[in-house]
Amino acid sequence: MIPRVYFVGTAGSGKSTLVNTVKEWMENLSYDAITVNLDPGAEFLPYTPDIDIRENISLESVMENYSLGPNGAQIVAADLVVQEAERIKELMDSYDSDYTLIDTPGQLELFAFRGSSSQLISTLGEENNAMLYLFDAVLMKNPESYVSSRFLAMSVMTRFYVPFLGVVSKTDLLEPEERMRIERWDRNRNELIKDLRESSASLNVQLSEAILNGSESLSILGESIFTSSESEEGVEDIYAFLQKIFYGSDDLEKR
Ligand SMILES: Nc1nc2c(ncn2[C@@H]2O[C@H](COP(=O)(O)OP(=O)(O)O)[C@@H](O)[C@H]2O)c(=O)[nH]1
Ligand SMILES: [Mg+2]
Repeated sequence: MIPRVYFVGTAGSGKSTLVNTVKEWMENLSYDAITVNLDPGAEFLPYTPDIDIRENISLESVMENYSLGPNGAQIVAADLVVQEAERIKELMDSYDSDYTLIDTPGQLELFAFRGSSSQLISTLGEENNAMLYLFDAVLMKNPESYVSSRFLAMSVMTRFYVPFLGVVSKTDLLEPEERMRIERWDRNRNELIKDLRESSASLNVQLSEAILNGSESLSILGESIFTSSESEEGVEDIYAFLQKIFYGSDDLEKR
C-alpha cells in the first residue's frame, strides 16, 4: 500500500500549508505525492487536493440539513466523513504515487478525539501510515505552553498506533533564543523542569509537582523536527524520516 501521511495538529498550526510545502518539495525532486483533504470545513487550501471530502460533504449543507450553527456542523461533518471512507479509499487506491499526504480537520479535537477518526483510519488502511504532529511554534515559547502542547500531543498519540513524528512548525516566527530553548527542552528534561519551576512559581504546588513528575513521559515523543513552510527548513528531514520508516533507508533516492 502506498504510504499515507496524516498531518495533525491544532487549528492554525500550519497543516494545510505544510501539506502543500511537502508536496511541492517532493515534486521538485520528481517524487509523486497526491494530496487528500479530509477537512469539510476548509474554506481555503493552499493546494488543489487530488481527493477532496468537500465534494461530498459541505459545511453549508450540514448546517441546513441538521439546523445547526457552524460549530455543531463541524462536529456532525467530522462524523459524516466516516460514511465516505470507503469511497475515499477507492479513490486513493486508484492513484499510483510515492506518497499520499492527508490533511485533517482544522480543529484537532474533531480528528483526534472522536471515535469516527479511528474508524476512518481503519477503513482507509492500518498499514503504512505515519503521523506528522504539528506543534505550533508560537504555542511552544514558554515552558508551561510547551508542556501542555506536549501532553496534548501525547494524548493524540495514544489514540493512533502509527509512527509519529513531532514537527515544530512556523519556525520562522521564532527568535533564535526561543528556538534554542525549545530544542533544549526536547533534549533535556532537567532543563525543562528548571525553567518550568522558575516561571510557574505561582502554579498550584500539587499540580506543578504532578506535571513535573509526568514530564518524564514526554520523552516518548522524541525530539521534534523544526520546520517552516516559509523557508522550507526541515522538509528534507521530514522526507528522510518517511523514507526510513516506509522504505528502510533515510537516503533521498527514489524508491
Ligand atoms: N510565518 C509562517 N506562517 C505559516 C507557516 N505555515 C503556515 N502559516 C500560516 O499560518 C496560518 C494557518 O495555516 P494553515 O496551514 O491553514 O493551518 P491549519 O489550520 O493547521 O491547516 C496561515 O495563515 C498560514 O499562512 C510558516 O511556516 N510560517
Ligand atoms: Mg487546514
